[in-house]
Order: sequence, then C-alpha cells, then structure tokens
Amino acid sequence: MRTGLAAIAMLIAAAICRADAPRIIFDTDMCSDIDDIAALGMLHALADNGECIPLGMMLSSGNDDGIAAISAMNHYHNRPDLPIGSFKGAGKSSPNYYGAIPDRFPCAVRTRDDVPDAVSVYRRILASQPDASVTIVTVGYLHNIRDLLQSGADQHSDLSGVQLVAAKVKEWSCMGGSFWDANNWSFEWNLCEDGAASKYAIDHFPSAIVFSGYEIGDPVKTGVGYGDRTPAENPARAVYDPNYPDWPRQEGHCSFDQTAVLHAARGIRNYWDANTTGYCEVNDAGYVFWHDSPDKEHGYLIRKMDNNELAGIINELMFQQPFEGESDPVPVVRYGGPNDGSRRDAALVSPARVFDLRGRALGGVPTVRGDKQALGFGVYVADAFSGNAKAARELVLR
Ligand SMILES: [Ca+2]
Repeated sequence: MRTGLAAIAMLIAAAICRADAPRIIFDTDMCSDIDDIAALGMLHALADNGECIPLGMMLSSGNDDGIAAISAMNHYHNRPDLPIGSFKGAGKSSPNYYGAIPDRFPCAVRTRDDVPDAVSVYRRILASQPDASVTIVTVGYLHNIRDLLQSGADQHSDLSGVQLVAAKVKEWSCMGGSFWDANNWSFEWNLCEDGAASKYAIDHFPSAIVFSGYEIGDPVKTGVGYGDRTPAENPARAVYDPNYPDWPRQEGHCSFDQTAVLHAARGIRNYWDANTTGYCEVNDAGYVFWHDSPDKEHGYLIRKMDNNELAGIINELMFQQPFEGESDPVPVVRYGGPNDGSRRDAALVSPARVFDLRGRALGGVPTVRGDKQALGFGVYVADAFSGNAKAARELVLR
C-alpha cells in the first residue's frame, strides 16, 4: 500500500516528468519505405520511458495499409485509443511495404475511410493543448501540414490554421530536404513528392522548423536483429523481416525517420550540431536551398556523433518492448543507496532522482525528504536496478 507521503512523492515525480516531456504529433507517409514503422515504434518507446507524450498520428500518403500499420503499432504498444487522421486526397500508395499488416496484426482501423480527415484531427488535438507545447514530427509528405495551414475556424477552434499552429506548436521536426551541400538546390523524396505542398507548408509555417535532412539518416544503419530482439507480435518486425522480398539489407536500413523522432523527443544533445542561421527556401519542385540570411526560425541538423554509435541508440529504442498493460509510465523515486546490487534500507537522499519503470533517468529532480519510516513502505530500488518493468512495479507497490 502506498502511504500518503509516498503517493505525493510519486505524484510530484509524475508531474515533473509530464511537464518536461515533449507533446508530439507524428505525421507519416507509412508506405514506400520501412523506416516509418520503426520511427513510430521509437516514439512509443520514448513515451514508455517518460520522454515524450504522443498526442496522435496522421497519414500523409494514400496507402490504406499505412492506417492499419499505425493502428497495429498503437495496439501493440498499448495505446490503441490515440487519435489517427488521414490525408484524404489521391496520395501515393506504392510501393507499399505494409500490405501484410492488416491480416496479421490486431488493428482497430484498416483503411483511410475509417479515420477522420487529418486536418480535423490536427485542429482538435492542437486546440486541446497548452500554448507553445506541441511538437509536430513529419516523416513523409507535407499535404497535411499545408492543409492545416490553409484551414479556417471550425468546431474545435475559432482560430485559422496558421493562428492555431502559431499558438500551440513549439517546433516542427521535419524529415525532409538535403543539406550536405546546403547552398545549392538539392532533391529529397519527401519534399519533392508534392513540391507545391512542401513549398506552401514551409513558407507559411509560423513556428520553428528543424530539418533532419537526407544526409542525417542515410548513413545510420539500423534494424538488423528485429527478428531476434522483439516478439513476433511486433508489427514492425514483420516489415523488417530479413526474408521480405526487397530486404536484402543485412547491414541494416537507413534511419531517415527515426532521426526526426529522436530529435523531436530528445533535442540535439551530443547527437548532432545544428545550423540555425538563415532559412530554407523551397521551390515548386520541392528542392531546397539554404540561404545564410535573413535569419528565420529554421535550422537543419549536422552530423556529429559517430554513425554506429547513433545507430546503437536508435536500435535500442526500436527493439524496446512495450510495457505490459501500461499506457503511461509510472515513475519511481529512487534511493541513492549503495551500488552493490542489493535491495537494502537506505536513507532517501535529497534531492532524489526520478526514474521510469525501466530504470532510465527522467528529466526533473524532485526534492523528497524522509526516510523509510517516514515513507512507511520500502521503495527499495537498488542502484543496480535492471530495468525490469514488472519488478519495478512490485517494488513500488510494496
Ligand atoms: Ca517516411
């Protein structure tokens, strides 16, 4: 049983975790490449760790199986009720790597007709969120962003699309463009699929944009070992199946979309540098050109960390298994006990640090004073805590 003080400590920890965690809308084409589903799995893993709060998912292609894949991943990661919206136009639907998903994995929705228009879902989510709190991650085409920016007042908000984004969106993490030769016109798939939509979206976006360009994800090879390291129930494993006809990527696959998600949740850390001086011009064909002036709220990532090291970080999140029966992490307050791997009485150090159920450090440092007697129950989380979710829950509830 939790005592009052311990429960308060838990609430403090949870509040700090949530206040710090980016609130993310994930917008994907989920069609012609396999990294989208891995990126979505990463988003759930980061949410399990308390590092972000997923608000909803959008499809930007015309691929019905993409909707099924999003739904299947949300189900697998115990968040089946997250809102899903879709582009309703004649979007691209081939090549399609997700055809096996609807028949092999549980999914509540299976086609684009089963979900509302993306603009409506965007507007509903944004209207419900605190000001300047939302991060949008796009890992596909920009139809939905264009349509959102062109939208007018509706039942969710009296604001125009531009006004609503300006009020609610803190940053757009965009997998798009190519900046290895930034001061020349460069091609990249996502932006060039519908260049006019890309140009409109980027030209009219009223909040900060950070591009994770082609050159950022291309050399980061991930996904080898999906079959060994995640359960058969993981829909992403099916897409990364080494026996898939188009696989033969034994060295791993590019991590275009994962880098944009990682940046959205964790920022640049020591993973990348960023050039934030100047702005990105997009032409009608979707090609990008970086101008060093004037300065706008645009930036692009620059490779910094060793590619293999970054691949290891991404792989760890891709392979991370979901919490059983948990839709949200329950932080635990950790003792600063001796690092001998044993559970033992130890005075609670102040300030305590907050860890999630996997033993990963969360942002925020609550000040919790007391000792075992004051707390009235033992929160014995040894320093050698292995990160086992079930074990941690038992410890918390002792
Ligand atoms: Ca994509």
